[in-house]
Amino acid sequence: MVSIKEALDVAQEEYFLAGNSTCAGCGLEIALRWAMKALGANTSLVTPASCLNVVIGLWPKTAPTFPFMNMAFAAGAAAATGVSAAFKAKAYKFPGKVWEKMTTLVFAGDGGTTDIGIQGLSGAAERNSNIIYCCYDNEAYMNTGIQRSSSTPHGAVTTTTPLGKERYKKDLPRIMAAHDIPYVATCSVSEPLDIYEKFKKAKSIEGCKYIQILASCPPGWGISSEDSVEIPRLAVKTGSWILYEIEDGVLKLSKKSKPLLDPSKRVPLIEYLSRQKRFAKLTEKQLVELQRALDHQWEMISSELNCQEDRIR
Ligand SMILES: Cc1ncc(C[n+]2csc(CCOP(=O)(O)OP(=O)(O)O)c2C)c(N)n1
Ligand code: SF4
Ligand SMILES: [Mg+2]
Repeated sequence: MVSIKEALDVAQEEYFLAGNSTCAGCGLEIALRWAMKALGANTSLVTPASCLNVVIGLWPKTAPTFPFMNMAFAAGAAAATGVSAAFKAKAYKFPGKVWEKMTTLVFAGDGGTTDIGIQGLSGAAERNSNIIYCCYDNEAYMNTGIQRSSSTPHGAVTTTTPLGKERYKKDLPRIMAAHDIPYVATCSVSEPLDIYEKFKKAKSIEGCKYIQILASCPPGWGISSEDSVEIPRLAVKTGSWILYEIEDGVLKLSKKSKPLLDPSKRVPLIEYLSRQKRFAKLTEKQLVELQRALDHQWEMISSELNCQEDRIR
């Protein structure tokens, strides 16, 4: 757990600068800011086509204070594998220099991760490449005008799902955990210290780490920019965005999600959905079905945790 003193100290350090071209209230900016507070200056970023790719900006309006590489859409994880291998080779040749300390980070959108980058990501995970791969999940292709991705939730209106998306959201963190990588975690931009702690942990682990952060997008979600922290917080409180870690195959619910194993502690899902214009076309029947599916998901998690405890005992 981060102490109050450490929290106040980290709040001072900025590696991703203000004054960039993200929309007001953009979740991806909060996500990267807090991830970088944990990773520090010796970080090299790879970013495929996305809003981040654009807001990183051209000199002299460059937002990151650390090295970064803009990469083709499908190639984020593959390029990062190469960067990480180059650092390892340099460290071998020049011991005691900065190369030993470098962290290789991919920060990619949900389109660039759950659809277009998944084969490269799966390959990097299978090889256990020494990278941190972070998907900031704003649940659609936002940069090109809000098209649906496989991470868009059921019922959400996008420009390619004008009546609301029929299919359900792809559960990529669980798919990544099935690759048997050492660390998988979920975060939300409403919980910056949780982001900080999880990136700190990821940095200390050798091998492939995968973190998915729920990142609000005011124009894409149909919310006002001042609600861009409150709405993801509601996602956590309703239990529809579950904060957890899977470390060496062991699932652990994070502080804000653990109490929600008790259904009475969960805020009704409608309080999250009804605040966003993208869910305006959901019918009463769909709402009931979504709440039922969510409750079922929590029952599955509860029995998974019980089985895990029995195994460990
Ligand atoms: C091969 C290829 N196809 C399409 C594009 C156009 N493109 C650029 S960014 C983007 C959307 C990316 O969506 P996502 O990964 O979710 O990131 P976000 O825009 O939401 O930040 C698209 C389709 C591209 N740059 N390269
Ligand atoms: S469109 Fe959405 S993700 Fe892109 S910069 Fe604006 S708020 Fe951020
Ligand atoms: Mg996106």
